[in-house]
This record gives sequence, C-alpha cells and structure tokens, in this order.
Amino acid sequence: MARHSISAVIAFLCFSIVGFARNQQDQLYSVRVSVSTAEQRTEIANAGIAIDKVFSDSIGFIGTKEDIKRVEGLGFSIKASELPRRALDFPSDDKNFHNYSETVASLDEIAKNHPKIAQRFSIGKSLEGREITGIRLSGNPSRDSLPTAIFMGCHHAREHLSVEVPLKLAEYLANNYETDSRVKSLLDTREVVIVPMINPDGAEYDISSGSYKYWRKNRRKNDDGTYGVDLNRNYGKGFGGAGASSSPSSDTYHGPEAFSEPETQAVRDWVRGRKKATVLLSFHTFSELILWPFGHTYDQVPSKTDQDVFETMGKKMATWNKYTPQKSSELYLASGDTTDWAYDELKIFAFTFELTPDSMFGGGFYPGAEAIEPTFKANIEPALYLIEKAENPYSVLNESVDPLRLIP
Ligand code: 0X9
Ligand code: ZN
Repeated sequence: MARHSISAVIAFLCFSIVGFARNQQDQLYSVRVSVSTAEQRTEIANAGIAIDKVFSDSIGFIGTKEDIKRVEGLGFSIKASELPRRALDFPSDDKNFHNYSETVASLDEIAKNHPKIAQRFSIGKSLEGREITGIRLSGNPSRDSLPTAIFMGCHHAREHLSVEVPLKLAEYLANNYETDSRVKSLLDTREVVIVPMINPDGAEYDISSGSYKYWRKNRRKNDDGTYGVDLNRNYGKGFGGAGASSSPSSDTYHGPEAFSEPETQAVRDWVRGRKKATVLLSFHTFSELILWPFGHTYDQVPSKTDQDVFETMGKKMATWNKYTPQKSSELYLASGDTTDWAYDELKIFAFTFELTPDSMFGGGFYPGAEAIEPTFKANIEPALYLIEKAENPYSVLNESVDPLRLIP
C-alpha cells in the first residue's frame, strides 16, 4: 500500500493513564499515527489495531511493539510512548466503579426496592461461567409486547465507564418512576431492558491485579495460546471483513466464526427474543461519539428512510450530550459489531455511544470515578429520547408529531 510521508507527529502524553502489559510481560505503548482519511484509518484497522481515538490528522491506539511494527510496516510513521505502570486499584482508587459482583448486587438492589417495575434476569453465561445479567423495567410487566428499548454496556473489558452509565440509567428510571410523570408514562407504555456488563470475564480480568491491564476482549483461550476474542467483531453482519483481525493475538480478533462466543450468542438470542425491540444503544468508551450503521462498509444502509432515521436520531441526541454524530464507517471500517447485526437482521435502530472522555488526555479508558456522574447526566436525555422513540422510531422524520402523543 501507499507509503505515507508523515510531517507532524504529535508526542503523545499519557499522564493520566496506567497500565500493565496485556499478557503480563508485554510492555504497552500509547501510539499516535499521522493519518487523515477513513481509508488510511481502515488500513490500520485492517492490521488488527483497535483504534481508540480519531483526530483530523492522526489516530491513537494502545498496543505492543509488535503492533507498532505492523503499522510501521504499512509505511506509516508513528510516535509511541511507554505506558507507565501505576497502581490504580479498582475498587480502591476507583472504588465507585462497579466490578462484576457489585454490578449484580446493584441490579438486585434495584429489583428488590422496585419489585413492581423491575426484575433482574440473565441472558446466559460468559465463557468463564458468570451470569450475564440485566434488568427489565416496565410499569406494565405483564404485557410482553411493549415497544422495547435495549441498553448494553461493556462489550470491551477496559471500558468500565460503559458499565456505570447503563447501571445508573436503571437506577434513575426505577427511582423516578413514582415521582416523574415523564418516566412513569414511558415505563407504563414501554419496556426498557438494560444489560450493563456483556463481558464480565474481561472486565474482571482487567482489574484483577490491582493495576489496569488495558484488556479489551473476552477471555477465550485461543488455539495458539493467546487469549481473547473481540466481542464487537464477533457478530454476524459482515463478519470477518474490514477492520477485524484473523490473528488471535490481535485486539480486534474476530474469533473463529460469527457468534463463536457465549457472550455474543447470549446477546443474539436474547435480542432476537425481544419481539418489539426497536432501538438499541451499546455503550463503549471513549471519544464522545454517536455512531450508527453501517460500520463494516462505506455503503449506506439500503433504506434511505432508515438512513434518515439514524441521522435524525443521532444528530438529535448529539444536541444533548454534545458528542459527534456520524455513521460508523466515517471513523474507520470495523466488521461484526453489535449495531450492524442488530439493524441488519432485526431492523433495530442500533447506536454505539463512545462515552467520555474526548481523548486520551482526559484519561482514555480510565478517566477516574469523577467522570461517572457528569457522563451519566450528559446521557440522560439521549437515553430518554431513545426510550420515547421506541414506540415508533420513524416518527422522528415528522418532527410535528409529539412522540408522547403516540403513547396509547
Ligand atoms: O471499534 C469498536 O469496536 C468501537 N470502538 S472502541 O474504541 N470502543 O473499540 C467502535 C465500533 C463502531 N463500529 C464500527 N466502526 N463498525
Ligand atoms: Zn469499545
């Protein structure tokens, strides 16, 4: 491929991020590569790199020496700095983040305190046998055909903030049901299902040594002895295509086949069972983006009407959280993610939010517990909007229709 002459490479400062090697012995680097087009970024994604941040003239990722060599081998120049080791215990320094058992306990607590509207459920077990658990919220729990909004977090282990936001959303909806007429009318006419930790094995592994490991994937032991499948490359649409790696050691390893992993199988079967699911939001971190399908191709979704719905909803939600709204492929191609599958197979209007911070300078994957509350607050309105629009997402194309009037 073309060789790229790099003029401006910005030294990457990683003062607020921490790390141990992902396979214990490997030093990790924070890497900046000067690239400016989606095609160049896809070329890097195709080399098995998990791009964390896209700037107008560069991208950032976290990787090993081998990752750096692969990118240099493509002709790109890089600037890398070692990630320092700094003990950042979880849950001591970051004790307000929820580990797996605390997440389950929080969901149990919500269900216990609000038995009429909240029930905890499991969608299946992770590879290491943890229940992948969620909560169903509805003022009409006996009706099983209500329009359904689905929220998920933590496909990627190190993205701990993506657990906190859906967890807080569950608390917010449950706590405000009796007192907030908007929340009450939404829950009385809809079902909200929230699964905050899709990848519990990875999330637990990331915090298992008292230092964050920058772990992304699940904990599959691959045939070559490396660990992990990227769950957000393991879904069925476009599986194995651009921006997904066939190399098991890669952070974007797609796995041996679509839905090879118990975690994605569980999501697939559970989402298929939500017969009236119309909207879905998969929380990730970071970069402050609102993304919609397709991500595995530069092509638009086949329906121009659906494309308009995605764009209208995405841009509307951005007015509240101030994130950048865009079609996923404008960033770089990535195949086999949740949203492309959910839209393609089930025509669910499925979004990815890349939460706070905006960049590595705000702490990257580990922004600190002080990020939890403001990030949640910024995303309340977008979440309520999605729940409102679950009744009829196409109503967004006619702004004169007040969505609350559509509630039967
Ligand atoms: O690469 C991903 O899976 C997501 N970014 S992250 O930094 N959280 O890993 C973005 C997925 C967006 N979808 C596509 N670009 N297809
Ligand atoms: Zn992610």
